[in-house]
Amino acid sequence: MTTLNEISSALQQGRVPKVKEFVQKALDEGIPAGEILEQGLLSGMNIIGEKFKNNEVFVPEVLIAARAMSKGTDILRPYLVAAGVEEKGTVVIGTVKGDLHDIGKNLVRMMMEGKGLKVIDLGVDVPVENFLNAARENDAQIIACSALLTTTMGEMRNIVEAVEASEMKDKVKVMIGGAPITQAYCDQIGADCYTPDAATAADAALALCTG
Ligand code: B1M
Repeated sequence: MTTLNEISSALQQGRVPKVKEFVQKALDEGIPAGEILEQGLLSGMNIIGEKFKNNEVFVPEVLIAARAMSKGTDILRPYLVAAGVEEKGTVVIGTVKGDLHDIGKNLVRMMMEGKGLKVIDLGVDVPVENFLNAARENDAQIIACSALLTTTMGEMRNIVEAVEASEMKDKVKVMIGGAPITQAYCDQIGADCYTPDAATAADAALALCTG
């Protein structure tokens, strides 16, 4: 097995120490950081994402793999910056105001990171203005909002309206998701994109960022 395959395989199993060891080994072998990211870490994460979409693996496996991805990326980050590997876009993500559910949101964040996107995570219970300020400060292309409660999903309309009323209206897209959210609701409030799960959200975000 090549070192890149070893990274992919260890990531799919969520084996953090092995992922770190193989990423360092690949660097020592002189493999460029961008290649390690794409063909090692992202390749493993994409396999997990597909399996998750097809109900072949479930939330715990995805969270463990995502944590391994994040630890591997930590080692690569300085090399990627030095090598000038561009992030593919910037997303500001959070769970809307009044809502403390973050398991789904965290999965979406990790899947997006797995696609090479930079993700600014504002956490839970995020007021509208924090989404906008973070998008402005980080020059983001996407505001991604998660809501799990029927009592909080209305916040998404406020976010869409606030973006529409701002100078970012032609630049920032609003993505929404969470258990009570539907395509009909997305259409109703004029959000740019609804996706039902984390893997699809990451695909859609990448498509929005790379045009
Ligand atoms: Co809460 N809770 N909860 N809860 N909770 C639900 C959502 C509920 C459906 C349970 C029920 O009654 N059957 C219900 C909502 C009812 C409704 O509004 N219709 C509910 C309630 C009522 C409450 C409280 C009000 C309970 C109370 O205090 N009386 C309270 C509210 C607190 C608050 O937020 N203000 C509350 C609290 C909690 C806990 C804190 C205990 C805990 C959250 C812990 C945490 O998140 N750190 C919790 C949990 C765990 C749940 C359930 C059991 C599981 C949610 C979850 O994490 N699912 C949930 C019941 C259920 O869904 N079966 C429930 C797994 C997760 C991976 O799925 O988040 O849907 P999900 O994410 C999916 C997709 O939706 C999508 O991708 C993910 C995976 O692919 N997705 C996106 C999510 N965000 C996306 C964004 C995107 C795209 C896709 O684009 C931007």
